[in-house]
Amino acid sequence: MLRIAIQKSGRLYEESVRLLKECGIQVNNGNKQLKTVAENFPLEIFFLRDDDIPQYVFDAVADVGIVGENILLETNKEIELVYRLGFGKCRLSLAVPKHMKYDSLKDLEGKKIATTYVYLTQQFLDDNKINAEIHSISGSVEIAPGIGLADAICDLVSSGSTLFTNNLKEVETVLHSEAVLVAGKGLSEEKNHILQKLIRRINAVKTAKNNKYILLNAPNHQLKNIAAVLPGSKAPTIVPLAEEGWSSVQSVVNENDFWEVIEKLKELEAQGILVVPIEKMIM
Ligand code: PRT
Ligand code: ZN
Repeated sequence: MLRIAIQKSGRLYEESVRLLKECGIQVNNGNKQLKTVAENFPLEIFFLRDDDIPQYVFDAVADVGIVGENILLETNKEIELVYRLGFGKCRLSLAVPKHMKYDSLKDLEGKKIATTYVYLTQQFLDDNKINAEIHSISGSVEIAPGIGLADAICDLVSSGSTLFTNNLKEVETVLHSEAVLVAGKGLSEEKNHILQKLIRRINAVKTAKNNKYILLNAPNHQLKNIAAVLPGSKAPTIVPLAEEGWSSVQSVVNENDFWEVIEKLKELEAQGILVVPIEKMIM
């Protein structure tokens, strides 16, 4: 049995549970228990505060965990980042009052910076050879400059609206973060085997999300050109249509190339283009 720690409630909770479900793992957390056992996969799930997850994994109370990279790096525990999960994206940034003159990091020399990310902020200032006083606070960091507690802050930002409503401007990015799967060092062979199985399933889910299944009709004289635009996993599937001189083409398109590919297909006389989401993709 592999024990995984995920956030009990908060920004990563829903996506963490959804990911497990998409991996075909039934998580029953109806009563908000602190732990539960998956019904159809050798996984025990612990629901914890995100800040505690690296410690629990380090202490081998849990074998693996899902946590923000920001927390992983701030707690600085010797555990391994095994997979970037692509959700919970944010950045840790320095921000100053909107009207403060700011040209470079030098403007923070000797200033007071409020943050909950003391370790990462200090490291960033050291790396940039800036001397500033770090004021550790546990929450509502964004109000610190407004109440005279600090000259600047270092906090997580996603849309930027919290900074905006508090009359702050983002001036430096300390770190880009997303949810990550972490694992303790020295997992047993059995646990490692389950972890690899979990990672394979996560991979299938992620790859599927990054790809779309595409079906279209094309005149036969364009098939070669269309195949060149649509490499698919190996080569597109081509099936003749009842109408003479036409074929149906099926393939997979990467999300990143999607619109470009569609435009090229239109130029190549493709018709009736259908794009379908893929649930799982096993490479
Ligand atoms: O109770 P527990 O301790 O488990 O949760 P928590 O309240 O400490 O954390 P939570 O649920 O707020 O965040 C969990 C994780 O989500 C963080 O560690 C990040 O990895 C990730 N994440 C992604 C964020 C944000 N985006 C985010 N925007 N965490 C916090 N914020 C906050 C930020 O601190 C600021 O107050 O949202 C505000 C800024 O948002 P914008 O959109 O206005 O810029
Ligand atoms: Zn927390």
